[in-house]
Amino acid sequence: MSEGGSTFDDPRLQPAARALARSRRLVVFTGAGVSKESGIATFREPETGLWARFDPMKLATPEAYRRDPEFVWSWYEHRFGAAAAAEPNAGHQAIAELERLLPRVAVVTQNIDGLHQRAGSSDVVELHGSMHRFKCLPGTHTGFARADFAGQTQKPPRCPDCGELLRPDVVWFGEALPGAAIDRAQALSAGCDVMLVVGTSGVVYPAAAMPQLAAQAGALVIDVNPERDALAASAAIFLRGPGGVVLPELVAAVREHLAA
Ligand code: BJW
Repeated sequence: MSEGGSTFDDPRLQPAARALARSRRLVVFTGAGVSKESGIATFREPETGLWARFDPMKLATPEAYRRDPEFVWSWYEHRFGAAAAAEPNAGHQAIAELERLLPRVAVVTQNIDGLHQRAGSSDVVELHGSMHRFKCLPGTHTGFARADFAGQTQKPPRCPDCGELLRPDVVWFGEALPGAAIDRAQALSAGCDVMLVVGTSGVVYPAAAMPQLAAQAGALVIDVNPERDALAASAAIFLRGPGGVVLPELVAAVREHLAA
């Protein structure tokens, strides 16, 4: 592929497709970029990224929520409204298609939007939580859905069980990732033979360690991103372009290898 152009003439597409076609244990590791073509903003892109316009320390920390719950809740309500109206894009669909072609495929995502599941991926590990779940601020009562507080007029709503503030069940800066999710992601990463990385800047830890874990364990790492971000240098194959363009091409090439 020429830089910034279509993927058709990218000489790296065929080696990537061949490796995927041979994979017995594939992990797809994704970040905000995979949902960009669904109209959901990324975090760190200049100008359009959320953190270019908003201070994460005033919005994405437990301290920020305790300091100004109305402000943080309304910001999340605004974002969740936009994300709820979004549809999976061709990139999410291509990833789901891989599950129908290859023996074992797991998706490890930093995204909270649920679009992989809606596209049809059945094994999705959510490292940073989900915009579809809520819990009380102390973290004692979990697993609430929007319907559980739909009747409340106060904002933020209160926990139906303890009366404390409800909060989105997402991982803010300084918070531990859900134990089961990080354990599974680490095991999958250390045990995969190919890792397909899509749409992450690779700067937020511990999630960003997954491609390193995979590479250290001998997996081939393929990175799909319009920009050469932090992970590109350590990937064996870097495919420059948007997920919604590159991934359908890649999956079509995988299908051809499998049919040959
Ligand atoms: C496309 C595209 C297209 C565009 N197709 N691609 C110093 C050093 C190292 C670590 C730290 C440090 N100081 C603090 C830390 C720790 C901190 C951290 O890593 N900070 C770094 C930023 C420095 N990490 C934490 O705090 C984590 N917790 C933790 O460490 O806990 C320790 C602990 C242990 C035990 C007890 C207690 C504590 C938690 C991190 C939580 C991150 N949360 C967020 C918000 C989630 C909720 C919400 O949505 O509001 O998660 S922040 C944000 O970043 C979000 C994302 O999941 C995460 C990663 O971002 P992502 O997905 O990579 O997006 P971008 O925007 O960065 O990149 C998009 C990419 O897409 C770009 O590359 C584009 O080019 C590309 N792209 N269009 C494909 N069409």
